[in-house]
Amino acid sequence: MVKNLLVTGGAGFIGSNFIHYIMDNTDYNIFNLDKLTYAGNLENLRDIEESGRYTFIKTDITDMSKIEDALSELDMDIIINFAAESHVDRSILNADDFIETNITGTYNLIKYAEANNVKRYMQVSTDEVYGSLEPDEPPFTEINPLDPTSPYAASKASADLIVMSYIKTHKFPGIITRCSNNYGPYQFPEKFIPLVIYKAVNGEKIPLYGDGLNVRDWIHVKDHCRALAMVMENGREGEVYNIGAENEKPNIEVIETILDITGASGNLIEYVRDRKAHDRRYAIDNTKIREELGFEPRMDFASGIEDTVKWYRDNSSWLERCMDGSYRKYYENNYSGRS
Ligand code: NAD
Ligand code: TDX
Repeated sequence: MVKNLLVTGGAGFIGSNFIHYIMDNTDYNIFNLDKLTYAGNLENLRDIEESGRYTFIKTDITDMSKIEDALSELDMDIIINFAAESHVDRSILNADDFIETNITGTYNLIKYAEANNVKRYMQVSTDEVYGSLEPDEPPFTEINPLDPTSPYAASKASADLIVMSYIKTHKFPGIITRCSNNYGPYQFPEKFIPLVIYKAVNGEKIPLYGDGLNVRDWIHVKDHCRALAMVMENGREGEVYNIGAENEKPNIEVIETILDITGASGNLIEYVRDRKAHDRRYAIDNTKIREELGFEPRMDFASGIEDTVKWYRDNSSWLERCMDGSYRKYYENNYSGRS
């Protein structure tokens, strides 16, 4: 029997890459349930929208009755929950939607999964739930305590704890994955790498927060999606799996690499006021997923970032549409004059 897979948030960055991966590598039927916030974009899935294996359902996961109505005629074998408010800076300005979508939304999906005997529930979480590392601390393992800093990270940690409580209390068939910073095609250009590419290519100032030495551990989104599929197929129920590619870089180095590739001038870099409570360093220990499931990242950063710059250049109209209208107004209102 072909499995039915419910992907929530499938019109966003990682969700749409994951749907492409599943279309190409399995025979699953995919149901993409997404509210289409500013970050959701059906253009990302245009090439598969006619496929008989793919169905889009516009629904908000914060509304239980809408979830039930939307799925009433369907039987889901697996749920993978990408749907979230995902940008730290927005959560600092106003966390309302983060609490609703990331916490209440997750709880609703758990209730749906419980009531409908879904066989596997995957919660796509983040390394930010572990908080910040000092330069000399070892990378996060799955047993690090949760110590989130931003409202975004706290909402994701809350969701993880609710999933975990259902696993413990109800033998809920949940698995949590915690991945490091993703980069690649279809990422909304409020996030660092596509924002820097956009600004470098267009000769605009590139805002670098604080001293530019905050460290992120970058993984190509395709490696993340492959890891998620491995966990979905062979991961153990009730477990947490960290996902990362052992690729720590200070932000200034990422900008310099993009400037090199695009040929843009270093004068574009503008040191601006720091993000509030800006986590200094993230780093993922991926030993568990390597040893248990045989995961190996395939994309090294040098070629991954070159491919990514090329993708955004080849898809400049996609990028312009994201940058257009309401987003640019939001960006100018909140981030111009940050210095
Ligand atoms: P994104 O912001 O690009 O996409 C989020 C998607 O969720 C959008 O399609 C949006 O329309 C949808 N959505 C938002 N609220 C919804 C609601 N109430 N109901 C239904 N759909 C809703 O996010 P992303 O970067 O693709 O991240 C996906 C998941 O992966 C998130 O849970 C995030 O926490 C996690 N994650 C992201 C990263 C990263 O580097 N981007 C790293 C680790 C984990
Ligand atoms: O304009 C910028 N200038 C800048 O210096 C932006 C947007 C970011 N930064 C810095 C802040 C961070 O140190 O770059 C780094 C990366 O910033 P973001 O892209 O906002 O990512 P981050 O805050 O690390 O969170 C990301 O990774 C984990 C995702 O947005 C989350 O969804 C994911 O959970």
